[in-house]
Amino acid sequence: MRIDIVSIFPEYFAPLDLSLIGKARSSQVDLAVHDLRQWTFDVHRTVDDTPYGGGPGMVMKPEPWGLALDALNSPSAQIIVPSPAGKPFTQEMAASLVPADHLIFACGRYEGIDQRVIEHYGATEVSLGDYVLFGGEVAVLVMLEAIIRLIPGVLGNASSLDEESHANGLLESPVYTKPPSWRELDVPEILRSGDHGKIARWRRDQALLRTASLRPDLLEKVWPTLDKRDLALLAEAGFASPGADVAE
Ligand code: 6GU
Repeated sequence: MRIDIVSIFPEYFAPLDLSLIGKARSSQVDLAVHDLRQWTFDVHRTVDDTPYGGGPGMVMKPEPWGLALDALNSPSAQIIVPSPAGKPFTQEMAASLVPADHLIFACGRYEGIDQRVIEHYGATEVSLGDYVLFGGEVAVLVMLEAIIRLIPGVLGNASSLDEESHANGLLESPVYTKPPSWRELDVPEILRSGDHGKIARWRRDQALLRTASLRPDLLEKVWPTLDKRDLALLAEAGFASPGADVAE
């Protein structure tokens, strides 16, 4: 996979040299960070200007972005623009980008990039969540970490991907390690029982209960896939069905 990042703060991407991402970079991922100002030609290396229509802040000018994206674009490239006004970034979106051949992340600052750039290149605006950051740099670090860890061979233990939070639409059950008793708190007995069937059931129950209490929105999405035993557990714990369309 080829990844290009364009930003006026290329130093933000130093963490990409670290850890598993750094390792993936040397094998599966060919990543380059570019300073947008290399595509400016005035003495002040200007990248922004005042917004048409008035209002606060500054908008990134289209010309440097046009030159940058013309230089980096390829027939297979998908251009992603981090923006609080974008489509929500999810585990599903991360997984959908893993087979991509070429990703270009265009990091805006200030009030954003002139919309004609997004339109001209058919770029996708993507948001991390319902809050506002200074710019797209940190958002790109987050997205890349989510995508790169899903590339086959990057994680040592690929089966951990199947059980983690969001892989099956539920939050993951809690985890424990030794010692069995710590500050008078004990590891749940069942996890030490060696009964793998019971352990799997317990983990699913914990995942269902945690999701029901913290993320009812997620539970609603998987509700039609729940079996009778799942539904009985949730009813017992006082979580009502989100609608009338309860699966048998
Ligand atoms: Cl992707 N960018 C910016 N600038 N702010 C955000 C965001 C992205 N996601 C949430 N807030």
